[in-house]
Amino acid sequence: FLSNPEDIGIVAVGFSGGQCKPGVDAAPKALIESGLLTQLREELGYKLHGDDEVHLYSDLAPAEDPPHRNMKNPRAVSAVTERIAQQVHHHASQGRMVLTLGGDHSIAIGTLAGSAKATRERLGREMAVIWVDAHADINTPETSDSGNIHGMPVAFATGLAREENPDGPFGWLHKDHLVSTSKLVYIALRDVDAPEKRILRENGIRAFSMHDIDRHGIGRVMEMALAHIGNDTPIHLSFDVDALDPLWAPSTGTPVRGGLTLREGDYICECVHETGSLVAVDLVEVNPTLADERDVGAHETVRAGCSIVRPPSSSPTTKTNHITTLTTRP
Ligand code: 5AB
Ligand code: MN
Ligand code: MN
Ligand code: MN
Repeated sequence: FLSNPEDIGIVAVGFSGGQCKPGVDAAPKALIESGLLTQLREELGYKLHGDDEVHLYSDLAPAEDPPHRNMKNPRAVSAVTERIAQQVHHHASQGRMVLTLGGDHSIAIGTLAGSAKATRERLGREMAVIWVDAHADINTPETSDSGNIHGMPVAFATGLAREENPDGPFGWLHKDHLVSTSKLVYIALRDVDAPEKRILRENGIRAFSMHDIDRHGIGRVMEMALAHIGNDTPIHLSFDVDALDPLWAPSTGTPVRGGLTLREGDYICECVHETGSLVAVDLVEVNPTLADERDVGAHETVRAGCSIVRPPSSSPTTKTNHITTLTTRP
């Protein structure tokens, strides 16, 4: 294991400033109230570090936050992600796997920065990123149509959207915080903007769309994704709940039909967990307020989120518990 197998640092961020729909800030509380952390602690035996407190960071929002390079709420998102980067870095430096509960996906600017820096310092290694999402989230401020920063985190994390003014929004991002485009893999893409397609192509970024999953099956896709990353490379998994089909996760800001089944989503996380190389996980874009009349959607989406994050019950002590492993053992 590249992090202590029993220790998890928890960062819960109720932040919604990377997009325009209120409610995604209520997700960490809903996930925690539905028993996510209790399960990790009591049923699975993990030691959780950090508080169960959900950080809203409303104090970090400036009174005036006009657009900068076409981005909405640039200073608020910059200040919050800088703080998240510090929290994630703090946990990761002590060898804890870091679980961040968002919030919209802009928070990944902070989580990736914090874990990339800690991984370099602690392991002397560059980490890989598995980005599970219907969207590529790699617009630069200049290519984005919406100006919503939750569609840009990968561009900031890879340095494609660098801020030249060190005092400007995201000027705090240094080269220690960055992730290489060659160590980035996408899974479940199905709604990618034209400029994003160009960025993916020009940078040779490995991406498995829903089309690839239909063609090869999720088993083969995970083999190819992990082969691209290589053995013993620290992995940061960023999971946008909209990667799942809206049948399983309807309560999210930008749902796209034709997504992963819940079982495929669970399988992705199980495969990554089994590598022993997982250093951080983000779960983002759950919006419990975007529900149908009976609140079924919200409840289902929160349950799906819990399922995604929860490791197989064999953890943390035994590595796997599959029938195949059990039956082939002497
Ligand atoms: B999410 C879009 N590409 O840039 C944009 O939910 C959607 O974190 C971004 O994946 C979706 O606004 C961001 C059209
Ligand atoms: Mn998405
Ligand atoms: Mn996303
Ligand atoms: Mn979304």
